[in-house]
Amino acid sequence: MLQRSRIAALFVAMALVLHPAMHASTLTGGGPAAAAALAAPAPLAATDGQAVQTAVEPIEFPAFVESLRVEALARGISEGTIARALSNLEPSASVIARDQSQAEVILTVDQYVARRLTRPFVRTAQQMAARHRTLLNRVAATYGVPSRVVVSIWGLESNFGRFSGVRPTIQALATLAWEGRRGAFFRAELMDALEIVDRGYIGLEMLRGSWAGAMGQAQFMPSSYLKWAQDFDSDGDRDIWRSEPDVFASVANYLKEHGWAPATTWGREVRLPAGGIAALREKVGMRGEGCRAEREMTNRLPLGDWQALGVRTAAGGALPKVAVDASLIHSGQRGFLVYGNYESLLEYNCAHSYALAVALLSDRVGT
Ligand SMILES: [Ca+2]
Repeated sequence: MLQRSRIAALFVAMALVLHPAMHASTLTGGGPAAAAALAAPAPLAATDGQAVQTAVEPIEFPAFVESLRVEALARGISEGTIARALSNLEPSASVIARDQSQAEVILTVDQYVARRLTRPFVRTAQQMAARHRTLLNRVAATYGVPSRVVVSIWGLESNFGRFSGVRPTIQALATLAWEGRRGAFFRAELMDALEIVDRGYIGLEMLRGSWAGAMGQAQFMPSSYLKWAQDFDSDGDRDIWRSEPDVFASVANYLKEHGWAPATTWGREVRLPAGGIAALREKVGMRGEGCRAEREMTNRLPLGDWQALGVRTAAGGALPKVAVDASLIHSGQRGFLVYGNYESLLEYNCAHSYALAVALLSDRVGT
């Protein structure tokens, strides 16, 4: 089949770069753009792109689109949807430019959090939580995810709905599938985008988002949308572009389905014993697997064991006596013990910069 060897090569490269369940915003220009730099190992991505390009026979875009049409038909997508979505499609020069510019500034977790959680941004998050309190309470009651967390993700992903991306998603994904270093990944997302339209979840004209295909105020990739987007206002559309009920419920549903436990929080900042982060990492050991952020976490230990190792609350008190396992992470010299819910946040975007920004913002929102 068409450029099979290219796709196989890209798939291997992708496996190194992408966590299977990773949310798109680690790849996008929207939302946590700086987190993308932390999550995607830039040197690998850059050299990988060059290596693949020299080894590949170029294929003309119209022939590529024809191959998409054939694949979509084989998948059962209707001819009408395919014709509307793929006719007169041109590659996007600006998407190619974004994909090929790898010179992103890599921020530390501390820098990222400080840059995102400015005083006005935190204030807006508090105001938004108050403004949407009734709706957020209903979402929290349905999915078990607190309002403060949903509002924080909404804020960091789309600046509270003010930015959700205007690029046509089909065109962006087709361009990246044709040109990009992660062609197989974007091709699969494109098929899912066609399926969204074909199933009538939302109109084709609404499918817009970031240059990398993350859609709407929740910044879901099409595959995430198909699995987790919600129609919370019951109007028949899963509208993560215009409907706040659908946006909030989709975010909450994503976390719920990725293990969010209603009874606990995300974790807490802690005071470390002498020797600091390095000594504890040595004693407890690091995880050997998972996405990059997960590999940067210590093994899980019961809170009681952390207490015995000399870890205390940020105020210097004893850790709570609850039966919960925690891993140690850090931002600069600040240490945090994080629970399972923090790992649900990493499923949204596997970068400590992003998950800590959500967690610390949610504490500031505090409802
Ligand atoms: Ca709806």
